[in-house]
Amino acid sequence: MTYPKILTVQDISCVGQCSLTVALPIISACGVETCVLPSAVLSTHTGGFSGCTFRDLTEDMPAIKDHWKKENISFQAIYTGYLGSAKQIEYVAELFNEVAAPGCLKVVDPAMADNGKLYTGFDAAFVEAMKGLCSKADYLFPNLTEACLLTDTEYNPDYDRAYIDAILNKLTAMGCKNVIFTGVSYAPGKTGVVVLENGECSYYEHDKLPNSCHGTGDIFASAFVGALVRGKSAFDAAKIAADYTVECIKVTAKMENHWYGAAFEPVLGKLIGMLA
Ligand code: PXL
Repeated sequence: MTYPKILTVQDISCVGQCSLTVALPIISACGVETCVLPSAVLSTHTGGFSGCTFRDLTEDMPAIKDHWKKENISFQAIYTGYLGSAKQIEYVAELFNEVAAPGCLKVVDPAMADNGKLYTGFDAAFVEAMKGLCSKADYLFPNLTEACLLTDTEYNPDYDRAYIDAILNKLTAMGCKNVIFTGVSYAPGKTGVVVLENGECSYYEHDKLPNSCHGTGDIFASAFVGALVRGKSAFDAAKIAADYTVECIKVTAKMENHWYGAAFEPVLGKLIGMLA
């Protein structure tokens, strides 16, 4: 039996239901061995809390990689999320070259921006470095803001299909093989995911919920990666991940004062069921 092992590289936000505290349980629940490389440790995420601590782990990354090489450890997939600095992007590119098993899926979530704005702490130099990493991605997960930044496109939340198609063309011209474009809405009250896989474009639409939660990009990407590594097509993985994320948002909406993230835990059973 082949038992795939994946590596995910992103921060640990100790409180806040995002990045590694989301990726590790969700991908594990998908039945996939999940190895981690924490890029930084923060007391909370940066989306709504103020004054969080930030321990940068950039300088630990090369030694961790070198030890894995010495132990002949390699990964069937490498999934990167929130990275703390441009230097880390360089080290992730080294991981892609040095600890990828043959056929390794390189999945990049350029987690750096939303709603037309960069997250706190990122700048134009980081965006430039991220462009280089995205060009190596087998699967890229941008939201609209990130896709615009990566392709030097003016951010326009009032878009049409031609605008999205033009961005997709620019992303593939950069070298991204497959693109999972999240949060794309073509009709009022609806939103969805555009999946560009092997040059073919498809769209999975679902209802747009009135509430939104921080960290849903990480929930979606983690469920997608788990489903993909379990052998689903990109479209089926996107459908499972979108349905799961919607369930998480619905559960969270019923909770009082749960503003900092989406409660993905109560619906992990449903995700496992979707993969059965
Ligand atoms: O969910 C993306 C994310 C991950 N990690 C940290 C963040 C954010 C978004 O704000 O602040 C530390």
